Amino acid sequence: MEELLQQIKNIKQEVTAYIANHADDAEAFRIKYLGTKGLVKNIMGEMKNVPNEKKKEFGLLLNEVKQFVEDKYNSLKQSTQQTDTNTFNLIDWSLPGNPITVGTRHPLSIVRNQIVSIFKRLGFAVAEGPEIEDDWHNFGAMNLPEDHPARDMQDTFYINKNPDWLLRTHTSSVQARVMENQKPPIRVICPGRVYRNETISARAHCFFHQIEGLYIDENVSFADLKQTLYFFVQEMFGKETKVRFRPSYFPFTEPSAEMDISCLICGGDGCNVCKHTGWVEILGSGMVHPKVLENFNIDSNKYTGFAFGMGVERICQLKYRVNDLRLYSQNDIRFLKQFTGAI
Ligand code: 2NL
Repeated sequence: MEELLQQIKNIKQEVTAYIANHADDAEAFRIKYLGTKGLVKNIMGEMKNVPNEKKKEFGLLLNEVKQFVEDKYNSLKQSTQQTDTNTFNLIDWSLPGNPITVGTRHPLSIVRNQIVSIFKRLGFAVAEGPEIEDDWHNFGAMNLPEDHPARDMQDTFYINKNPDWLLRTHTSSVQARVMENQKPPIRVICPGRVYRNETISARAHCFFHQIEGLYIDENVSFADLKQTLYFFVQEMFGKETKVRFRPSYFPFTEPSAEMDISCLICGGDGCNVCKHTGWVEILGSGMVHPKVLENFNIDSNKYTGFAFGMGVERICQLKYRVNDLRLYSQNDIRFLKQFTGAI
């Protein structure tokens, strides 16, 4: 009995000490002392062992302790609620939140997406392929003779392990794979990164981005080529932009033509970008060489096609006046954050 008496007397002390250390959690206090398995209930349970003549004394003491604990709990509950209200009032809810920093799309991605979406509207599908290619898909199938300078070690990155492998020098290799797997009509554009062994400067880089297009069907003519590319220019650079075609040479097209547009910077009056000619070259094109078609068992008497290729960096340079190719890959945030808003 003495032990129980001591236990009851101790509760007050214990409760006071507990509150000093856990003043912030009224619920934990309730569970520990007033819950169904709490200390007070526990001692109440012991009452049945108290001899009858002592029951009154113990009962009074126990009730007093119970009241004490309940009072402590109520004031604890009140004070923690008060702290909550105080913190709420201390915060100025009208202040703006912390700004979320959002990245921006790379200028080359913006321009590529614009180009791709224009050709998609004309019914072109998008095709992609590997950056490491074999000699056949990159050169052979494209009618590049064995002694063509592009095949030189000086110009192309070959893979040491297997000299038949290389880093593609144009995305024609993707179109080669399309022709391998699909029968005409074929209408695809192939955007992607390409590699050339060049010393890096403001005007040259060892990789750049290209978009090539290929359209093969019956009766595809040079007039279709001109109208398609003219439509592209008007959509990309504006209705007032003029175009001109100049005869050119590529091993994979015959006849071939390069396309110029009227200089966007000076409007044709003459400036540094157009080297005072009023015109800037934006792409190469031509009618697909019959040998290229035959390489994929496409009957060149039945089918004809046109193809074109353009550098995304070049188009981007004209649209955004980027004057150094190295800026595209240096990832300088001051450069990158200037291209916002576009998808
Ligand atoms: C340029 C010129 C060109 C092509 C690429 C091509 C693709 C196939 C067949 C025939 Cl599958 N030709 N591509 C044709 C003419 C020019 O690119 O200056 N690119 C940056």
